[in-house]
Amino acid sequence: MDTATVNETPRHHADTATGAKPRWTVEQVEALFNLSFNDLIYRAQSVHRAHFDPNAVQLSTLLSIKTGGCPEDCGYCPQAARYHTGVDNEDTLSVDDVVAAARAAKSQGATRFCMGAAWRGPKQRELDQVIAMVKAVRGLGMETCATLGLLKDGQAEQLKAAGLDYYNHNIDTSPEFYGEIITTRTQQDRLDTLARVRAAEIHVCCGGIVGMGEPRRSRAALIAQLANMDPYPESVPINNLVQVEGTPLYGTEKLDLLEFVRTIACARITMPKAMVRLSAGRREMPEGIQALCFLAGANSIFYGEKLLTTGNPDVENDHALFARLGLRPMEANGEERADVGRGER
Ligand code: SAM
Ligand code: DTB
Ligand code: SF4
Repeated sequence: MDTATVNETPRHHADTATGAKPRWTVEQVEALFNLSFNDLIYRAQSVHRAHFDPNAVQLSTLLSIKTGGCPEDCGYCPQAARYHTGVDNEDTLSVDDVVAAARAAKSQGATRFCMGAAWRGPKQRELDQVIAMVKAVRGLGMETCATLGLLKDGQAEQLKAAGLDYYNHNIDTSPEFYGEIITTRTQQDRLDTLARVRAAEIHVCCGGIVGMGEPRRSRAALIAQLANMDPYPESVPINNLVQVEGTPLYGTEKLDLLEFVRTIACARITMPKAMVRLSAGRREMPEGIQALCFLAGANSIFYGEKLLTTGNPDVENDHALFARLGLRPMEANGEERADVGRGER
């Protein structure tokens, strides 16, 4: 193990566009991955404690507001029209249905409500529908998040004006591996949308998926890329591939779940003040692994029986797990909590 490399203080204010040195090199993140498990988790938990209450976990509930029929070819996704996965195409939900779901999520303790749509990107008429939903969910006093695909110029500003707090848009995997998984857009298209979201002053929720057959270096490159965004995302969802029959990635060799825990730890160390979300794949994870994820610095989960089209642990099971681990739901606004122990970003 090269302790010198691992302990090197990351540089601040990376500006890859101007050729300045990145905050984290892929090699530095790979060196973190290569630490002994105990050393890595100890370091991640130390960073976590410097910035957050270690026993508070944010609860976000997801709702698919437009399911299936997507024109994109993301190899992991059950909602791509071209794969036969048994997901039915549905019309966009009504504002009333969305509000009813948000109210139910709030009554169960969720503080953030994320609306997802199976679009390459929204048309203006579709954006208008989402704007009405955002305003209504905001009216319930919840944080709002939307994930609608690629945004064109001016669309992020409209979402901001409606009161959208977060936009989720994942870079999904390393630049080198991206073309193996998606061919209908480039990773640069995603980065362009993220820039629009930032420019509109909406908080960024951006992460990726592991367990798609990528090498460790690709996971390190994904984390480095996220950490080098300036500023890095406020929320970082780390998804473990949920394998859905009919998608090209169905049958991929499963990732060792301890490697998933390592990925969480690397996200925590490199993005100390971000909300790191243990996202898709939690239903398939033993509770001991989930506990290790929290120890490694995950402080947010998707909460509620469904993700978008696939299952998530039952609410009762999550309550029982929290009780066993002495965890409690984070109250509102995880961002403010991120200022606990205020340190350098
Ligand atoms: N269509 C929009 C887009 O792609 O940005 C929004 C919805 S899309 C389903 C949101 C994210 O869900 C994807 O970027 C991907 O990270 C994640 N996702 C989709 N299918 C998944 C799966 N089977 N397992 C894990 N994560 C998945
Ligand atoms: C994210 O990173 N994961 C969520 C959310 N953002 C939109 C989606 C997970 C989807 C898992 C597959 C499904 O349920 O369709
Ligand atoms: Fe469409 Fe999003 Fe699924 Fe890709 S991940 S196929 S863009 S819904």
